[in-house]
Amino acid sequence: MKCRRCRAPAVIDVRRHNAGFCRDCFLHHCREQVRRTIDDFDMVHPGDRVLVAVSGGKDSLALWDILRDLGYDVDGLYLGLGIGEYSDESGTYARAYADERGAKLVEVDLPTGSRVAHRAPCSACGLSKRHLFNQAAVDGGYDVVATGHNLDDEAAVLFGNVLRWSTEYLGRQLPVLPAGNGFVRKVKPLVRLGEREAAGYCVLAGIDYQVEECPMAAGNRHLGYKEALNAIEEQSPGSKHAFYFGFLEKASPLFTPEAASGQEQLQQCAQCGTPTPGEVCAFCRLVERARR
Ligand code: Q46
Ligand code: ZN
Repeated sequence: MKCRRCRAPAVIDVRRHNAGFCRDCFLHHCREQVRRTIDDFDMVHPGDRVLVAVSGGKDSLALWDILRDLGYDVDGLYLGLGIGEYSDESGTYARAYADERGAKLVEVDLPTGSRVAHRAPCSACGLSKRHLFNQAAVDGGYDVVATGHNLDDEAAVLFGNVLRWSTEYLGRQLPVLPAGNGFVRKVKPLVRLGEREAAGYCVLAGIDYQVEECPMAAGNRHLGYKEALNAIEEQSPGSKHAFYFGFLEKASPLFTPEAASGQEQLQQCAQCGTPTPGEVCAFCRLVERARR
């Protein structure tokens, strides 16, 4: 197969685009996909300071690298989740990337006593991540938090939300959530790239990343949805893209009013000031429970 752009021998193919690419053109292709996503959804404004949430995995490191290449003012944020060896290793990859390239990595640890590994499930972890990402962005004076969710991730989340008709989640499943109410803007510039493309980007760009998945993910629902979608994609390349982007274009506006009304009834958490529907936010309650 030949590179679609320069006709040199291809080193990677992207079935969804029915195209092969040489190394340089593939890296260019990935950057272009991200550039387009940022433009189309108006994700980053001139002068914005961007904080990218880095896990040490392929997606977040690829995203950090691409944003730097595209010239954004971007630093990394690593959250020590305290999930044993997995976290230690992930941190090593994130730090190595920053050190080798002279990039700035902000590090935050989950408060002692609330280590998610012991509290178990992903809901506690996800909750903590959302809270701490935002807190770190506010503290550091950043305008935007960027996460490395890729097309496979978003299509799988959408699949789960549709299966259950979780309408409030559907209303908030957008590649950009505006700032407001004490939250900085949240963006997902990688939604036009699949998981395999993110991995390919890292390999071809010479970025070492944590290949292991988080041990907590094994057997969870989200992975099941990914497998189901992979089987569909195999039969009909482009299905994930059509599913996710079709949703954004045709269905998502139907669900936004419901999500927006949930947002209006927020007050400040009595302990940390984060916007919350209750008196104390879910994160502070989690930390408290874990301390006991
Ligand atoms: S939520 Fe769950 Fe992830 Fe947290 S415990 Fe691991 S798998 S890291 S994206
Ligand atoms: Zn090429």
